[in-house]
Amino acid sequence: MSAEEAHRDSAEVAARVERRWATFAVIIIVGMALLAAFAGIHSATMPQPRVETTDPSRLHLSGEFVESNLGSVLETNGNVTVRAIGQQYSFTPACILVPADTPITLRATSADVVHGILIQGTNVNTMLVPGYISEQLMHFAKTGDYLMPCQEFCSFGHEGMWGKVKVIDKTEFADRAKSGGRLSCVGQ
Ligand SMILES: [Cu+2]
Repeated sequence: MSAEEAHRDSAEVAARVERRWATFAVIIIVGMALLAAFAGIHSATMPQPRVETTDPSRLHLSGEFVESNLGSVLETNGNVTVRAIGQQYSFTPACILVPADTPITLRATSADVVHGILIQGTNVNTMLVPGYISEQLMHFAKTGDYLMPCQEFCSFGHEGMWGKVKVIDKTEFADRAKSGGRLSCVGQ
């Protein structure tokens, strides 16, 4: 094999390897584009079961978030549901009463602008967006008091928008729930 032939040979090998890698790269790019297209079309065409809406201008008039339905309620399965709303510049109820050692579902929304519920020292942190219901699961191992500031800037009174969460003993909560209705810290 002459030097010239050897040169041509190695040039061919290099070209072949290059084509192979180029093909590989194109396959990856096409694959990613197909994945993105699939994900986009899928989420655009599938209903989103977790999105619950509500009319913020009618919250106080009817439906789940009327004032008499706000607060904590002991469900028949032993779990607790808390319903709350945020508005400039307070939460209703201002102090949420819940039992320790119980699965709790927080359902909340906003009556005006975007607010946030953050329960300090826990992983509870959700936005309250007018028109949408935010749902979050909570669990408190021990009794105690927690601060619950609004953590989305909601205009001039934002820094004064604080709520509280009071976690009481499970049996004490069950006792208080016996009278029916919705519980909050009022009278506690
Ligand atoms: Cu706020």
